[in-house]
Amino acid sequence: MRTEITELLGIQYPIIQGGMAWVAEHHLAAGVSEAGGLGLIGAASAPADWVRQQIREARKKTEKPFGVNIMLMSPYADEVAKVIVEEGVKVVTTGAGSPEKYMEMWKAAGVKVIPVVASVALARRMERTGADAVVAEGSESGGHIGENTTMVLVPQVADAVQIPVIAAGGIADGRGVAAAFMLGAKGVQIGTHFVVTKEAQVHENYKQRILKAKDIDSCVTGRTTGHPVRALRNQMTKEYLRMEKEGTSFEELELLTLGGLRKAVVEGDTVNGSVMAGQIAGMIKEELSCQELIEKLVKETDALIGGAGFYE
Ligand code: TUI
Repeated sequence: MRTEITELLGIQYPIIQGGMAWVAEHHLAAGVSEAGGLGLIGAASAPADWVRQQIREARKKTEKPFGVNIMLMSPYADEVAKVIVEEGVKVVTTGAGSPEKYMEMWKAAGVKVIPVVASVALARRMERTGADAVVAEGSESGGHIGENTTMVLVPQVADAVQIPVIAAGGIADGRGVAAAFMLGAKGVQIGTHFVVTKEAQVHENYKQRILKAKDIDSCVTGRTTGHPVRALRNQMTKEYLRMEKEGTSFEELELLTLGGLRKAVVEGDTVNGSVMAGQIAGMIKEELSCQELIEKLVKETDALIGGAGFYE
């Protein structure tokens, strides 16, 4: 399955893993890379030394390429940006902001930079500043999202830039991958399905909530604060939405979600924690290993569009 993305990153399949906070640690990243995709360590809001350790642990498990995702709202973003260079990581994806101020340092170190964008304007800006590719992430995704769905975002970004586009949001089987190629993408980023893999060090309660989710089980909090986040509906989202309606301040709302993702992923509190997941959760019915999932995606995609010129 050769595309501009497999060639750019030196990987077997154009499938990259989302840089999910608390979920994307070294077991998962190494599992995805070993299976022929691109695994990522999610730096999220973690200190730089944690990221450094994760990189070193992943290296022990795989000789294949893997990357780091930087969440740009993190107070440690500057330090993590340097750790990437110091540790010789070759691919970085970024989220929740613009990585412009790190671009020169990364490019000088030969790091491939793939910003995650939710709009055409940011995709264009990223291409101008030297990005190697972009992930166009639709609002079907879990976590922090933009306005546009994958269906409308991917073709508009693909028309707007020359660099290859990776589609994200709402993809969890071969039909989704094939559709992404038809919209102009050269690869896909998958998050939610990788949360439910054997390698993912995620509390069983979290995995079960995704496995049992129906199509309409997610909701978006924070639309009024300018930080929309998609998560599976629970006591926390209900309370958040009620307080949002009442005009509660951003600071107070933040207190409600602060640590909420950790609470759900690590402690398994899916009632009061933040169970971030994409809308495709309703379609995910079994826990597979990373290798089984990637093989399934490739086989299904091949059956639909193999030989049609989307990839070699
Ligand atoms: O970043 C993500 N998804 C995330 S980050 C995250 S951690 C978090 N938790 C609670 C609140 C906020 C963050 C959980 N999920 N996806 C990539 C993404 N980036 N989606 C949307 C954006 C984005 C949004 C605005 C990128 C840039 C942007 O504006 C940049 C600018 O300067 O215009």
